[in-house]
Amino acid sequence: MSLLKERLAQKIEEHRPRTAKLLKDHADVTLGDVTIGQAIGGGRGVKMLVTDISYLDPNEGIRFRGFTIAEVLEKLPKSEGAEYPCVESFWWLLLTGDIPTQEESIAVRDEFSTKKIIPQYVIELLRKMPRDTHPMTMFSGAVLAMQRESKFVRYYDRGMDKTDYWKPTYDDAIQIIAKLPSIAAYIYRMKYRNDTLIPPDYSLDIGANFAHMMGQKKPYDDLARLYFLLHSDHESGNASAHATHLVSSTLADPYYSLSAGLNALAGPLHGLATQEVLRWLQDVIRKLDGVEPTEELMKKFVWETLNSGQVIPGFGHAVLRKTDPRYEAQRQFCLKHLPDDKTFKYVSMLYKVVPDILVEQGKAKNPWPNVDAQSGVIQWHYGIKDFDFYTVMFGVGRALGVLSNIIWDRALMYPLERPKSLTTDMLEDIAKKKSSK
Ligand code: CMX
Repeated sequence: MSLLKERLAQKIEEHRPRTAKLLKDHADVTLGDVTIGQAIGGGRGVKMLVTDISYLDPNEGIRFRGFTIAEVLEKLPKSEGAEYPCVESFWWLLLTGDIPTQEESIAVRDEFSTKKIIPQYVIELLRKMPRDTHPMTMFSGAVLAMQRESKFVRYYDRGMDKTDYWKPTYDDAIQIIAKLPSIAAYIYRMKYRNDTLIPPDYSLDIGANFAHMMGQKKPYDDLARLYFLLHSDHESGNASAHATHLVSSTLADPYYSLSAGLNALAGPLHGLATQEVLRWLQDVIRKLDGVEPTEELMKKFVWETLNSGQVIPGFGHAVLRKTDPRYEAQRQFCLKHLPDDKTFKYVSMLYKVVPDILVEQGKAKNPWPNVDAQSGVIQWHYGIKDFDFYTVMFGVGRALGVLSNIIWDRALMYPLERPKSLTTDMLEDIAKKKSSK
């Protein structure tokens, strides 16, 4: 058993009695009421999921295992010469709740290192897909195709004690995470760089290896580390995490589950917003035809978009009510590494003008930017201008969060998810009875 798996086994043994006690002694304690508005409105604010991996406070933003983004960036071990923590140390934190030592972090790197190679049949599948297939379809398809490798399925078919479900789930997750950056980079180089492929380097950490396979130089390795870390988890109610959890709750293996989560990430209201921001900005720049955008011109374009019934991508959030700290963390990277980048300046200008306009329009509950407002701009700066690829990188990061979640779901033996639905007639009846009281 690897060092991390051993430590995780300990943590799981310690945690199980807490869940058992809550179920035995407090199962009837209510967490809140559900209104008709929430039932029709996508379950906003309904407290019905449990995760210890991350928590999203509407005003403060995300905490990973209790740590703010700033704390994570400061405390986690880094690879030699790196400015940002390595993904491997972050994975340890997500799974165990502990900050690993440098040795523990290196042990995770070793655990991933030999599993980076993409199976040949996945390469063939990717190559057979029409080249104009959206890269998210390729990415999710590659994960699904690897389902035949699932150790969970093999062990389940042989007959396995429920308390051990998490173990092959963990093994599948390690296999998947090790390969995702290679698959993403393969899709990128095949589709957008004339098929000039760069094989993985086993000696590098996940961020540096991704930069290497993308054909990028420093500081892109740090950008990759930051990007994967920031996009990993946002508690479990967001669409990609929830889809992964839902599918996994049927005891479908991590390949099926992650592929479902990636499909959810591919929606424009979720992870696809990262490409939509760049598309929107490029559209504005094209319309300006060489004229330098001013705040007044930006305001005009924002209003035009809103008046045509579209959303401003990269702004608003279902839970957050302040500027997303993931936006801020990327902004800091931009201020240090690309302060004079034109597109960055336009995004900064949007930060100035959009919130007031959204407030004036009076619809969005949160007028502030989310993670997607800033992510694409940095990629653009480093020459990755094929913006439909951005969500794939979001997916590499998101896999860390959703897979650590389903390992713990299995460890704590959460059951099949199956909320109750009502008909519109029933809602009308309930509403009538309440208002006649
Ligand atoms: N531009 C214009 N209108 C917006 C808006 C935006 N950025 N954000 C919210 N609104 C509108 C909604 O469309 C909704 O309008 P209707 O009443 O006409 O349906 C109204 O404001 C109320 O919405 P809300 O309660 O504030 O937001 P939701 O929880 O329903 O939706 C989100 C959240 C993210 C889908 C929404 O803010 C949005 O569409 N933003 C733009 C897309 C985006 O950036 N998505 C990425 C989110 C982060 C991620 O998951 O990656």
